[in-house]
Parts: sequence; C-alpha cells; structure tokens
Amino acid sequence: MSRRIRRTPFTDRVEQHGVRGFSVVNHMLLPKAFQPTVEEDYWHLRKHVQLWDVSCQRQVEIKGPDAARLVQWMTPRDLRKAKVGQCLYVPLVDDKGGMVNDPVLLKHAEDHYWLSIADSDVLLWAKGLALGSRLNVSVEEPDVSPLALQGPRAEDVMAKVFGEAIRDIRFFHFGFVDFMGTRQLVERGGYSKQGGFEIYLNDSRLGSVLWDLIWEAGREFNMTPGCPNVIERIEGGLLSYGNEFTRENNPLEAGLANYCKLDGSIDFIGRAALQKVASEGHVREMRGVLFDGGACPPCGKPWPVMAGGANGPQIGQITSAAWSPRLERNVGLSLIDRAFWEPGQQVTVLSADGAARPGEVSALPFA
Ligand code: THG
Repeated sequence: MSRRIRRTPFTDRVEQHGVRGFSVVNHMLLPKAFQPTVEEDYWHLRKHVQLWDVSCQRQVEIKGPDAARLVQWMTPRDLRKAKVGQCLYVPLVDDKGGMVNDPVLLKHAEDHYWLSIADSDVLLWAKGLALGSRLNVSVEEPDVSPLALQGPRAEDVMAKVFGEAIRDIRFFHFGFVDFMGTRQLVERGGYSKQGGFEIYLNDSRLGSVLWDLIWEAGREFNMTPGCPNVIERIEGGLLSYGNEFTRENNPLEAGLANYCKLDGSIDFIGRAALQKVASEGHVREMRGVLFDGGACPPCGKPWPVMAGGANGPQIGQITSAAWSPRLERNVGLSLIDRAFWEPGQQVTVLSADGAARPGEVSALPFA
C-alpha cells in the first residue's frame, strides 16, 4: 500500500482488530469485512452495535460570504429552508444533469457548510466552480474523519460515553460533545437503517484514543468492529455512488426526485437539463429486484435484467446484489426501464456465474 492510498486516524485500530480487507473510497481506506461472512455481520448489526471507520466520507468545507450561493448552485435540492444543525441528503449534478455525488450536507452556519461526500472528487469540482465563478468562498478538506456507531444499541453506547443529552439529537441533525477538552460534532444518522450516530472527529491525532474509549464502553453491549454491510444497505435501499449511479445518470432516474426542485424557484447547475428530462419523462428508475437460484456471487460487473424469461428484452442491469438471509432470496438494485418498473414485474437476472435467475421487480426499501 502506498501513501497515495490514505490511511485514516483509525486504521491502526482496525488492523489490530483483524480487518479482512479494504476498499478505497475518496483515495482513502474503507474496511470491507471483519467477520468470516457478511451474513454474520448482518445479523450482528441488526441486533447489537458496531463501530465503523467511515473516514473516507470526506468533508468538503465551503465557507465564506458566497458559501450558500455555491452550495445551492451545486444541487437541485431546495436549501432555502435548511436550518443550522440540520443534515440534508443532496444530489450534486453537473451541467448535463448527471450525478456528480450524493453527499450529506451539514449546515454549520449561513456561511459555513460541509459536504460529507461519497466516492468522487467533489473538492476539485467545488474549487473549480468557485474559482471560475469568482465566488468569495474557501473550499477545503478539513482534518475531519467520521467514526460511526451503527445498530440498535448505538444510542446506549453513545450515552454512556458522552452523556444522556446525546439522546435528544434528532435523526439527520447534529450537536456537539466534549471529548478530552475538544469539541466534536455528532450526527444521528449513518449508512445503515439500524439507527446510530456518526462522530466527525476533527483531530486525527485523537483517532486511537477515541476508538479505545468507545470500544471499552461498547463491551457490555457486545460491540464489534464493522463496516457498511452490503446486505443491509441493499435491503434498506441505500444507494452507492459509482455502483448504482454515475455521471451517466440523472437524479430523477436514481429515485431522488424528492430532492429536486425543478419549478424554477431555485437555480442550479444542470437545471435546464433536468427540466427537460422531467418534461419528457425519465426513461428508467431505481428499483429493487428480488431473485432466486440460491445465493448469488458478489456483483462486480453489471448483470443484465431481462423481462420475463432469459430470452426477454433487457430492461435493466443489477448494480449491487447480495443474498438476504432474512428474506431468503437475493436482493439487488437496478435501474429498470419505464414500461417494466411496476413492482411485481417478472424478470430474469443473468448473474456473472452463468445462472439465469427468476425474480421480480420490488419497491424500495425492501420489506
Ligand atoms: N454518512 C455521512 N456521509 C456519507 C454517507 C453517510 N457520505 C457518503 C454516503 N454516505 C452518502 N450517501 C447516503 C445515502 C443515504 C443516506 C445517507 C447517505 C441516508 N438516507 C436516509 C434514507 O434513505 O432513509 C435518509 C435521507 C433523508 O431523510 O434525507 O441516510 O452515511 N456522514
């Protein structure tokens, strides 16, 4: 591993816990697995609490007199009513309406924002826009590394470490806690549907100390080290930039229409392109696919989805898939052509192992 692939403040601890492999997101390590199987991690996450190094969710800090202008310029989501202390899931789009990223926006102040980004170089995009438009704003990547506690017992661990007040933080809002004389941002949220918090550690020198403190507190709650779980996130309909969509896709087909204000009351990059898509009607949309044939392999390249049997017309492709031990079927995510996107539509998935797997289109999230 070279320095080009950045370690995180928690990588030392993650390695000590016997991490089984890493992915790279935003040029930074993301643990991929700890337990022998993803199924074990899945059941544990649904029942207990896990500690996740999600430092690769880098912050793009936008600060200064034109900060609000730049952030609104980057997203079709209406930010006029956004409150300080609030988090908002925001699609970012380019001039063609293509998805640039799908970060969580944190509003610190009227002139101060963080974009907590998925896997694409938003820092460079934002810097380019700011310079090209001569905006009075700074765009930087601060020393901030999110550490997530996910699972039903996350709140109990957080209360034990940081005090009972943590329980008052609402979903997709943030507050601050004291940690060894430093002030740390804590959000209720995270990349699972099991509930939890993210601590946005703002001093990488404190990574191991923070990890150890939470680890000790988590013992009585059966805490394990973990990472975003592919089964749980697909079941929950949580999308992954680079997997489910790229700049080739617009937010309407990605199923993010609720986060697009296209009535002309706000302006943003790609507005004309998205208005055109909206008026013509988008031609495919994100759906779940439930399918059979035993546990499928990991989805490393898109798998064709055919209408009806294996010889039917192709109507989409699976971009992420996993065996759900709870539903006892495979769950997948796919952009499905308009004529076939009603839940219940019979399909066949052609997985990379050569199998033709019968299934059907499902709404998201999966039940
Ligand atoms: N946490 C933080 N930053 C992130 C992620 C995160 N950056 C990258 C990536 N994840 C961004 N993608 C998502 C996708 C979905 C959600 C959060 C981040 C999410 N969605 C909720 C849902 O679908 O139920 C709620 C959305 C809403 O109400 O606005 O939580 O995980 N810091």
